[in-house]
Amino acid sequence: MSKNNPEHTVPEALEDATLDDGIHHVNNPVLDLPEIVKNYLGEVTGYRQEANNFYFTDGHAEVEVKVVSDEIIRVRLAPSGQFLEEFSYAVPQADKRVEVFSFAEAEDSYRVKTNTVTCVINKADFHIAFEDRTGQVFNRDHAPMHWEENPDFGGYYVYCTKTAFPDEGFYGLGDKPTHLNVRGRRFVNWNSDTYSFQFNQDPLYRSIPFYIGLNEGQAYGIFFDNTFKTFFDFAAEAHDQTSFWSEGGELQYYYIHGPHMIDVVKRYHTLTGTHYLPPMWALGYHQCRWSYYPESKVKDLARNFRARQIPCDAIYLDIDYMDGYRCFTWNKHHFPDPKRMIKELADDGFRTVVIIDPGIKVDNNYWVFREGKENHFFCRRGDDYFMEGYVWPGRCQFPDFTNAKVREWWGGLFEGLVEAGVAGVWNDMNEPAVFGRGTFPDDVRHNYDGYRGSHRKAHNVYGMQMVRATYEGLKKLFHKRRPFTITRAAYAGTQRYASVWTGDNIATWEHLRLGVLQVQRLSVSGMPFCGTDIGGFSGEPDGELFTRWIQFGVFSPFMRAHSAGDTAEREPWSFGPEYEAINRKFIELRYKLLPYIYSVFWEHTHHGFPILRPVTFLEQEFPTNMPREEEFALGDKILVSPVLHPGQQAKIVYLPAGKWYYYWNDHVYEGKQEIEIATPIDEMPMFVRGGTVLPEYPVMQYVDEKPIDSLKLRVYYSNDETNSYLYEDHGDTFAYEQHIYMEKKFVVKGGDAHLTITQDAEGLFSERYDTYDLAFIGLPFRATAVLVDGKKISASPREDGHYTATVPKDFRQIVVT
Ligand code: MIG
Repeated sequence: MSKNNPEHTVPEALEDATLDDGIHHVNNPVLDLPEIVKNYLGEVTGYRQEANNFYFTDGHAEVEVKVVSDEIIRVRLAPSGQFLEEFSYAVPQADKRVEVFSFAEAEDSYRVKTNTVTCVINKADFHIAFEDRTGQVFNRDHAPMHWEENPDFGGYYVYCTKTAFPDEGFYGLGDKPTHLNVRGRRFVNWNSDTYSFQFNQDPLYRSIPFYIGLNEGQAYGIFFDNTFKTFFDFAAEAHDQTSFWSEGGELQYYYIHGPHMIDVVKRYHTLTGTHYLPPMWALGYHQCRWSYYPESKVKDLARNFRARQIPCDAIYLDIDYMDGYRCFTWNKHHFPDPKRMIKELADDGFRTVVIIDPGIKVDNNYWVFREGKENHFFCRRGDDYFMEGYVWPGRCQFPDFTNAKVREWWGGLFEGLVEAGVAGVWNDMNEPAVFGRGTFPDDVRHNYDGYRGSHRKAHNVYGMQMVRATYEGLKKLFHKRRPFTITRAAYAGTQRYASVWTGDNIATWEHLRLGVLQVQRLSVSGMPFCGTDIGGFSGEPDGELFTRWIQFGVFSPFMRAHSAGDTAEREPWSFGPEYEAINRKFIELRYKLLPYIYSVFWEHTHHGFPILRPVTFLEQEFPTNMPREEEFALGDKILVSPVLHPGQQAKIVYLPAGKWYYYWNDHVYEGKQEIEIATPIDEMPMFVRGGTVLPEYPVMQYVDEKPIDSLKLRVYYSNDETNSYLYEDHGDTFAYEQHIYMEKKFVVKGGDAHLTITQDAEGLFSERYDTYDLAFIGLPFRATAVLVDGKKISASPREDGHYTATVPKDFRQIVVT
């Protein structure tokens, strides 16, 4: 035995194993490998503090608790006591808003406390809980954080298991095509090209590991910032537990306090950023198809829109505009002079948006491939072969967008397209999608901005970094103008760079309903600028379905019709004159609402509000709202409930508390009840909150077609006090970042025989119009006089019963009696 030789110390167990048969098995450690088991944090044995970071240990593993802000606390776990380097694509900077906080040790726990939240670390079992100031527990561990070694690649599977309270509901998680409340379900995040996806299919194109818990009217959020394949189980496996885990990376999550759901979303945006203010035209109607080509077809499409007087701001070119699907090239046969064509379209008020995929054709005569190859910009396998796979162009290689140099190069590639006049770029296939095998193999290496990673780690951010490169490149090339970008794949934070659409849906009523769920979910998951393929990508809608989808599209943040190449023509006039007229009416409605939608977008960009708000977000105190999935608000003034069934003649709609005007006839309903509303094909349930000042543009065929001489304001009477906001700016530059804009606040107050409106306007932007055309709706009295800052002017009733008056735009107070 080697026992006496200190250089050959045999571990105790191994030595024992040799005793039975008396034979010494020479050093066979395999026999003695520790079994791979889940390791749980043990009792807390110590702590230390570094500024706003607190470190707790059980003698082996370490847990970091970071105070990020008054309402946000981050938790990290290092199984072996070694934290990974700090880097996140989602959260550019975690450490920036530390305010007042304190630390205290009690007999059984440690308490890290901000003005709003207390994070309690229980000594005996290392359970972590979050309480509000009153000591109410919002969220707590059901088991200590745990992990399991991954024998294949090193690193750990990391797990966190929280208590799911009996009545708790769960919201968020991006584009999951299922019910708004995801309690009872399990999900995977792994960006996937999912053509013709189904209800409940998972995963889809995006990974947004952020959810909101709502328990007894109080809400908080959890953002699990981990780019590996992540899993969420919302009381599915065990009715009293919600777990999230990952195949790798760090167990790192942010607890985000509410108690209002909308504040959770706002605070999530303080971490991950908001969508920039899009150019106003991007809020108009977009027409897309796979594909409009050749040029004559595109021109014909444009001509039809204008001849039929159906507003439209953007036309898309899908992959067939390229030369053999080579990105950044043109098929000269179909588009002999793109610059001229785009200019002619622009003269007619159309912006051109082109698709760009990540796959670069392997072709030494193609400059993009050559440049990428010479500069080592393409992804490689673990053993150094190039990552090659087939996509539309044939055999392709793929830029590593997680490399800053590659992004810089990619951004510059848009020069030619921008020079030709392209106004926006559509990034597709960036999950990344590869024909046959689906996506890259796990061993593909990525730069990961210097932090290195295999595809396991970079997969879910690949699309995000692609559209980031696209956005940043366009932003530079556009100088002061705002680019428009849209991406299919995304990770949390992608909203800083792009809008999204829900991918390849189907022309069925079920998918219309799925779209209604998905855009609400995306909106509250931090992806505000979202929409569906109106009409359904694959399959054939009939006129009724298409029209109902257009109606829903008016209230989607992003409004674009799109269809697959093997389907019949799919324009607003494709289903006969009756449907064409209704489609026109609704697209016109979108254009009337533009100043309102734009103001709502500003509230997102500036304050982090979601653009769409499910009913539960409006009234989270009522559990009866949790199953409501069809009503939602656009901003806080308009509530809609799209029609989702063929032949539907009437619909039950729940109206939240307050007064609501039916948009189509000004009928007033008392809220906090369900009402039945007729749903003829040329109407869709749409309500305006009492007290609202709703700005309205005249119908235009495209944004900025004509100057606005006088801005129409629809003033909805209410007997209490209501604030409305109107945001205006140049519409197409980043001057707003230098505070060049106008922000107006209207306060409407009504009594039995009077109505007052006050205005506070602030800002450096001057609108081109001088007056407002006011229309008073729902006055419970006969108006005889309108006083504008004390001066009397006349008001006249119109045929529709609205009293109207034209007033100077800089009024301070209006009194109607
Ligand atoms: O493999 O570019 O989701 O919107 O029209 C299909 C063709 C590739 C998928 C996109 C779809 C687009 C289509 N693309």
